Amino acid sequence: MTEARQIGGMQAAGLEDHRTGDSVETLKRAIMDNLYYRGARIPAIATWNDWYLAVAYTVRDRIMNRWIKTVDVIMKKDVRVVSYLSAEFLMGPHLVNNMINLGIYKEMKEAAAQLGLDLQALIDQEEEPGLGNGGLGRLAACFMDSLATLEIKAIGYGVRYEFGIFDQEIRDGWQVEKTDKWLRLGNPWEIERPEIAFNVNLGGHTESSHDREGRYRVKWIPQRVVKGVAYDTPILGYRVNTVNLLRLWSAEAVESFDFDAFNTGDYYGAVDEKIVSETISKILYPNDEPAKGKLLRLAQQYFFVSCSLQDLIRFHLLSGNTMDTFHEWNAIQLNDTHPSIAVAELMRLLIDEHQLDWDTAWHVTTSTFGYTNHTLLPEALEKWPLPLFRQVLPRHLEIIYEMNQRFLEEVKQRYPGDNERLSRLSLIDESGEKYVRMAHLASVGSHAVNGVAELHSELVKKTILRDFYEIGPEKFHNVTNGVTPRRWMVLSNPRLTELITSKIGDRWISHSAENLRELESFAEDLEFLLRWQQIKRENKQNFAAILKERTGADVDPDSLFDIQVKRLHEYKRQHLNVLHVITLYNRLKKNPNLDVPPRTVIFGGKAAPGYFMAKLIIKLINSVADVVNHDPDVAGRLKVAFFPDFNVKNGHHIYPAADLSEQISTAGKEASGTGNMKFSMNGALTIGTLDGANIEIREEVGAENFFLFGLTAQEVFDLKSKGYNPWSYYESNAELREAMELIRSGFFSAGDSNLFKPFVDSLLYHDEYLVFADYPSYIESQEQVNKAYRDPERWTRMSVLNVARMGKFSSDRSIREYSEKIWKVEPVPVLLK
Ligand code: NBG
Repeated sequence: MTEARQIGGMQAAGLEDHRTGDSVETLKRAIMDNLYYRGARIPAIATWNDWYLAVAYTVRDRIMNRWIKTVDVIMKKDVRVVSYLSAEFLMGPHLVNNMINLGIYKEMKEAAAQLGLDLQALIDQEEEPGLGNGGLGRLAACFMDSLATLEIKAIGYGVRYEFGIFDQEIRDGWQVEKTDKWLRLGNPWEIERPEIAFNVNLGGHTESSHDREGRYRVKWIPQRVVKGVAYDTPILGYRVNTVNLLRLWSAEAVESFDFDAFNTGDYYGAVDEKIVSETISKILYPNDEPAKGKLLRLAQQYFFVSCSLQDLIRFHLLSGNTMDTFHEWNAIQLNDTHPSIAVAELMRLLIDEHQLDWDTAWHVTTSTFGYTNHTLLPEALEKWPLPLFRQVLPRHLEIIYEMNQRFLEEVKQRYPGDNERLSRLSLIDESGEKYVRMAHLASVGSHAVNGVAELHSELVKKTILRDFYEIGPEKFHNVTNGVTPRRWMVLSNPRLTELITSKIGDRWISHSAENLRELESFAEDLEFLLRWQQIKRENKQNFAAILKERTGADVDPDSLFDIQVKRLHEYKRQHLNVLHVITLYNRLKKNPNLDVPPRTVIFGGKAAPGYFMAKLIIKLINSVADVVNHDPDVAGRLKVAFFPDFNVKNGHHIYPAADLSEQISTAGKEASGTGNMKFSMNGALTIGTLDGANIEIREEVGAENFFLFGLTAQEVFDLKSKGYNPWSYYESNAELREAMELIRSGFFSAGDSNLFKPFVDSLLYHDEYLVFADYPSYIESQEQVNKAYRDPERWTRMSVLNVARMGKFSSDRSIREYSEKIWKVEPVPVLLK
């Protein structure tokens, strides 16, 4: 038993023991109690979901006293709190994670068994809150885990979307989107706080006047007001007492039924208003489609930002402070530009609502915010058309104009006559149709700007924020991403966790960067290598069974599992992977005796609903799978599968089952990647380009334990600027031509040569992401993979060294860096007395 839990059990501050105790007997009693009193159910008629809820409440009860103590610590001590503002939190299922962090997994399993329940089945019953698109949202979730584990007091602020990321089904090889009704069966992890609610203005106009002291005052007369209501989810750290808060806002009508409209008899109008208000938090938007023109998305961003800032201000004032010290107690991180309207909103609140003068307000604002950039792709760099912006946020536009004027005035002093520079730096893009540039707003309004991997941070400084870097280089940082080893190793890969722990103890779980390397000394231990191999085999078998159940596909756990799971996007180049599959297929057809290990190539990932080419690539993968898997000539040699509905929950089974991790983006395009880390931590070897965090992973694990290929970011840039011609690559490579020709001719589409024409043309005539240029070296690198896999001992040793050397990529390390470089916060332990 850990010390924390002992204290937890003994000092439950007057609470009933059956709410805090963790013996098997007590847990059994608590589950039955929750079934009866919270679920109004008896075992005879309880469904799986009833039992799931009873177990979930039992676990949640054990978090409560820690949660209350954490709030106590914040109230009593002078603690600087981190707020992580993010439009996405891809938390994944809570139940099993909370059991692990509490340290009651084994006891719970036993308690469930004694009640005749299979704990795993209950764990599987949980519908994950899919409140994010991919890496960015999942990073926010890993950061929440690490913040709590490091005992840094923090709040995650976001949106409680009614519909999160869609569920993906595959029909006839195409992606079909299904609405995600994650709240359908109830959500035991959240607590609604109807009394923590804030009004948010939208639209309308402003009126200016002078107050009695002669000061200039602006009043915003909104067209509409919506209310944001808080829903709180506790985020428990690993084996500590700190429980941080995830506070998500849900939109409601201000007062549903006593509107003027209703009073004057317009009952339907009043109800309509309620519906319009609720749409604000209705749905999660994709982050990889151009956002242009989406009025509702801007309203949504403003909505959650305004609620969050009002909440922080309320708390700040409640503690007896004045607004000019807000930044001393608050560090707010902007997770990409989605919440960057916060810069203008904090200025508005400080000036219009709390009567600070401009300069003080500006000092407070810029000392509060830090901004993390997550992409250089032009389509994801948010900019709002000026008329749309004015329509939703008229007061903020005025504030941004004022900010811009003052900012550009300073630039003018430094660079007299350099008008080009002024227009490049301006918060308003005036090169054609006018736009508000959100990345500029975030950069001007923050004291720190960072990228998410070394290469990416360098590119941020050299490209999109170059001018900002020149005027304030000290603002710029790098914080390489990380992922939590609790979810992505302990929870996902219990067998490997046990083996590692049996050799080096369990400190690595919370101190990966310091301890995981101790595993290196076992890389020559044959017995250990054998056990390692066995575990991989068991994980593959486990995943193969799930794949079979979901898709009907039979795959051989003794084949090389070659896996690419991530959002579908052309820059991630799932199609390069497909070209390798076709090439291998052609080689096997021509030479049945070809000496290559059997391979199973598995894909998974969602495409943005409006992204035609990404969806066509899914269809292509499934079409190729159809042909390859039914061709007796390659049976037992090559298989292809598309795993539907890739999400956090499915990820738990996928990463531990991989032999080979595909990280094959065009160099310079993947800001960091985090899937690359999850694979490698679970013993997969990486085939990858020098992109994002791949570079640092390769540095850590050693070049000899990594399959590298492709152009560097600099070479990509040079090739593009001298004029890239995909045709010349196509013509000079017979195998590439052959593979493309099969797709073009309709070989994979029952003779239909139209189906993949847009795909073929886009590669032949544009190939924006240099698939053809990297094809030869990718194929050659895959040959190296085959060679290495042929030698199981060598492969396993490489696998062990990958895991042993991945400690750097724990999100604990990332959070420490943010805490030191950017937030200036320190751990504050919570004691349960
Ligand atoms: C994504 C990048 C990934 C990165 C995650 C987390 C966006 C806008 N960006 O490379 O594409 O790992 O952010 O930083 O989703």
